[in-house]
Amino acid sequence: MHAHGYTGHIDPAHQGHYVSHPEGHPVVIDQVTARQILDSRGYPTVAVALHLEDGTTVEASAPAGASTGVFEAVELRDDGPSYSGRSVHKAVTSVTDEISPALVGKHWRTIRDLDTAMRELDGTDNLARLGANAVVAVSIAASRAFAHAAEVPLHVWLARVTDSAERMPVPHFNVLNGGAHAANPLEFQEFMIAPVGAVDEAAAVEAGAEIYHALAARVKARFHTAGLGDEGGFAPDIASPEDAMDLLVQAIQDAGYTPGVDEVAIAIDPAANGFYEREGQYKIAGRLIGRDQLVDYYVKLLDQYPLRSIEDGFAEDDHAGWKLLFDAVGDRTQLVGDDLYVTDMRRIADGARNHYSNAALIKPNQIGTVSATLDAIETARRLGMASMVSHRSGETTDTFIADLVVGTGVGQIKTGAPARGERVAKYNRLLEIADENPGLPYGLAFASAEEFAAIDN
Ligand code: 2PG
Ligand code: MG
Repeated sequence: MHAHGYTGHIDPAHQGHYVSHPEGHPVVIDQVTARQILDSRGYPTVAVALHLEDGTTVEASAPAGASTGVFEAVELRDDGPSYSGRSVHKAVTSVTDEISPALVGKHWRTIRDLDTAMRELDGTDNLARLGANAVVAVSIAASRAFAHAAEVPLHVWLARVTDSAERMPVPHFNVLNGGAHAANPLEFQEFMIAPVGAVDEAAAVEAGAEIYHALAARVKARFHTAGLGDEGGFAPDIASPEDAMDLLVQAIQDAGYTPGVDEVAIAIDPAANGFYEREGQYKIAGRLIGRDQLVDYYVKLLDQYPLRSIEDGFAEDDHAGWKLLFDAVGDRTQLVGDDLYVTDMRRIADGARNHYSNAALIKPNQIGTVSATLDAIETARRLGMASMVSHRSGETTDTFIADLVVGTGVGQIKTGAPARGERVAKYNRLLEIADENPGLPYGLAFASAEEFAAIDN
């Protein structure tokens, strides 16, 4: 269990103490190659291969968001006629013509050194020149190279470099989609089910899949179609979050499980940037409401449903809204900053200091490197905040985030519905790790609601 000592202060020059000690043999790279491939939405993304001196090749590919935060590291796209401007040949060239020559032939001892070399080569503060899509793919592949050099699985290497106790996470299955991820009129983007009370990872995945199927039956019966959103959740023609939550509670019961914050819980990502109108005003179901009304609305949902987590309940720059929500319910529910923090340790520290939230979403491509991602997790942990590892709405079959969540022991992940190849690739990797390591504990890193509430924020 982690210390919850919250100081509210972080040295702005702090570089994190993670990933500073060398692991195993150095990594020597002969060549880095890159290609344009398709992501799960049919848009181009970057795939890379690191060809190592010992003859091994390690690969990785970059995901892509749809509801991106303005402070995210910048994806490089060609802006030309190909794929409506979304081709990534420039990012591919960044890898082959710039990153590869900068990395080959050296003895890399830590992922931080390698990431820092790419960041310095880029020269901007948001990776806009080389492209975060190029850099994150190389950084993830490099992590695989370091694990290979240390002769351990990727999750074990991540645990070692972060001094973490490994833990199997509670999966958060996004089974009803709205917002920027679906064509329906539902403003809230994600409605997830989280088998918090499952005995282990396999039982959690089974619960998620069974509830997904029960939901499918209800959705088909009522709407005569089971349209899908970008993350594999259903996207029926509903507008009200209560309607969505009722469907989830019914599906949980239909499948024979118990709805409850410590049983099968609900988590939502309203992704409030998507329905933020102007200064303190949000538009839900055609109606403009202010900050206080939105807080009241979330409180009502918390009172009525087994809701354990609200992500991006307010817009990324509406700090006044975040504070109101934190004051109202921060002692009884998880409030997760996604677009608010963009996996940036400095923003997370700022959020802890100003009491914006008690948890941070962790997406490697938002910040662009693995070492900066680990810094974000470390910062959240040190300041008594929870973390949740996350996929993007545009994904590939890369499973890095599954190893990341286990190795850092943060205890929770969201990676879409328990369906569609790019989503189940992650859940299947979690099942594989669980099978290979039967001794790893399953569950949230914060043991109980009381413990979470005791966080001194
Ligand atoms: C989010 C994500 C992932 P996107 O808002 O949390 O679910 O969506 O990748 O589109 O930013
Ligand atoms: Mg989000």
